[in-house]
Amino acid sequence: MFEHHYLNSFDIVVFQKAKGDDKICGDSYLVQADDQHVLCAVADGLGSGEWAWEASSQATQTIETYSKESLDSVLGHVNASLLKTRGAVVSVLRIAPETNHFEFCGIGNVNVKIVSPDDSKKVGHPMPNPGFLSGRPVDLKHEQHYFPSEGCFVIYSDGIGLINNTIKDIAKRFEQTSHEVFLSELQALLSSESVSDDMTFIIGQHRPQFF
Ligand SMILES: [Mn+2]
Repeated sequence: MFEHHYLNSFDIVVFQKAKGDDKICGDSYLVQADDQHVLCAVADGLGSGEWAWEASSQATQTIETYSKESLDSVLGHVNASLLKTRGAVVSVLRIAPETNHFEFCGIGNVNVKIVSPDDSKKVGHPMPNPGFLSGRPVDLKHEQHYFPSEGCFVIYSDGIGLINNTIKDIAKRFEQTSHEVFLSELQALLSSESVSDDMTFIIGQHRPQFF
C-alpha cells in the first residue's frame, strides 16, 4: 500500500505491508496537518492480525481526536483508550516548519529519525520511552528539537530493520528521485532487510520551494 500526501510544504510518502500473506496489517498510521504543523504517527499493535489492528487503529483514532494537545498528553489519552486491548507501541511526531522545531513522544519500538539536508548541522535524535500502552500507568516524556529547513523525517515500525546509515541514504534517494523510482528502490531494500512482521514506513521532506 502506497500513499502520497502534500501537506503544509511537506512531501510525504507512506508504505505499508502486512506480514507474509496476512490480510490484516496490525500497524496503523496517521498523517495530518493544520496551518502550523504536520503530524505523523505510527502505532504497532501487539501480536498480529485483527487484535493487533484493533489496538493500533484505536491508538491512531485517539491521536486524531486529541492532536492539538501536548504529545505526552496525547499519548496519555491513547493509553487510556487501549485499556481493553492487547496494547500497542506508538510514536508521534509533530513538526512546525515555520519555527524550525519538532516535538516527539513515543513508547516502544517505533523509530523516528530526522535527517538534515546539510550533514554539518546537528539534529536531535528522538528516543521513545520503554514499554507499551495498554491502559496501565506509564511515564511519558516528550521532547522538542530543532527541525532543519528542507529536513527529512522517517517514522517506521519494527517490521523494518533499517539502521541509521541506511536511513540517510534513503532520505537522499527520496530527495533525488521520483516517487515511483523511490518506492521501487525502497521495496527492493525492504525485501532484503526486513524481518517477518507488519511494516509501516513514512518518509517526508520539507520542500517549501514546491508549494
Ligand atoms: Mn511490529
